[in-house]
Amino acid sequence: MSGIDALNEQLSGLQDAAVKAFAAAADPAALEQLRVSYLGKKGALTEVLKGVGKLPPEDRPVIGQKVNAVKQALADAWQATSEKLESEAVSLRIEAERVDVTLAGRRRDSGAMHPVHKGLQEMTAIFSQMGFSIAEGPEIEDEFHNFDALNIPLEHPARAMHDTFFLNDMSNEKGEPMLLRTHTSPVQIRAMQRCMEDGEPPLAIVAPGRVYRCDYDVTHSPMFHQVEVFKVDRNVSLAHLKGVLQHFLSAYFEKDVPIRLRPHYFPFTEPSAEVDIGCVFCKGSGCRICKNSGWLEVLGSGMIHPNVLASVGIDAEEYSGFAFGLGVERLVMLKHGIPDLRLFFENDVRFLRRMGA
Ligand code: 2U9
Repeated sequence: MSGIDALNEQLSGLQDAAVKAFAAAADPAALEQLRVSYLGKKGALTEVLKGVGKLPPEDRPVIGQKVNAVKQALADAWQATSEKLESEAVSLRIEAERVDVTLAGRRRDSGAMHPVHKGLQEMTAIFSQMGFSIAEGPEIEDEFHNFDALNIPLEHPARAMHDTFFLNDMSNEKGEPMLLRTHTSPVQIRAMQRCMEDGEPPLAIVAPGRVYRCDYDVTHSPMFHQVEVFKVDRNVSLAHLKGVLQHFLSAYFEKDVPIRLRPHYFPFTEPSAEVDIGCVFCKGSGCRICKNSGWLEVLGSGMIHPNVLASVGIDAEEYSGFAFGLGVERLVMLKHGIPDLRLFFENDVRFLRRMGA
């Protein structure tokens, strides 16, 4: 066989082998390896082309054309396989990342306001709309603001260790003992003190917040929430108190509830009254919850004791005021028919969800 024929045959053989091998490549890495071995600088084609130099000059253009045809065939075969592998890889990725739109969605739990805090905000908003200013104060108090200024004398049982949480390692600037406030009344004492620094009444305040009492049973928790309301002005009377109570209780329970005031005793108010609403469960006809009385006790109230006004320098001859206080948990329980106070503090999501949290 002449040199040119042998070279022609070699080139044809190389083309057939390369085209078959490219077509059989299983992945891009294998294809790349094959490309290097056939078309690379030290590849099979380069090896065959070494024979071209040994041909007589007149044969070279002929074999040149053949070489170009082989190169083109190899490039086409490589291109075809490369595109095939690429599209297979894309299909695999699409398959792997496929989203099944028929699957149920994944719910993301979101937080919500605690029912007690929601109640506290609802109550505060009602007073705010009636023109009362919202005031807050420290939960750690001294005996003056929590007891003395409120006409609660030293020998009063509320001041005993078993009713009040005293703080062992803390005292105020006068070296007096500190305690966890047992009601939000000190907020109002502080508000009156601030008011008297550069002015005088009128003063109308709602004080919502946490309070603490050393008490724990079915209806008492060592921490609970109060809303206290008071107004001081000239000529404030029991009629104003009753009007505010009537409006608040109907607004909070979202219906016209009958109310009644029963005489009572509190050290910080005189006269004092406990306030009942017509039982929201039996509408007054008598049931287990109202102990067949038709009435539910909801809060305590009265006209601010002259001693309390005097303790912050307000002239009780000129000014008078009403005040009342309520336990937020109790009112939320009555509004929503919640049977046990402890549900508020157990954080059982079944209860919280049912309350709309
Ligand atoms: C000042 C003067 C007087 C607030 C009042 C009550 C009656 C009362 C209880 C209701 C349920 C506390 O949470 S509870 O246990 N409160 O009975 N509170 S009069 O009297 C004040 C407040 C501030 C300066």
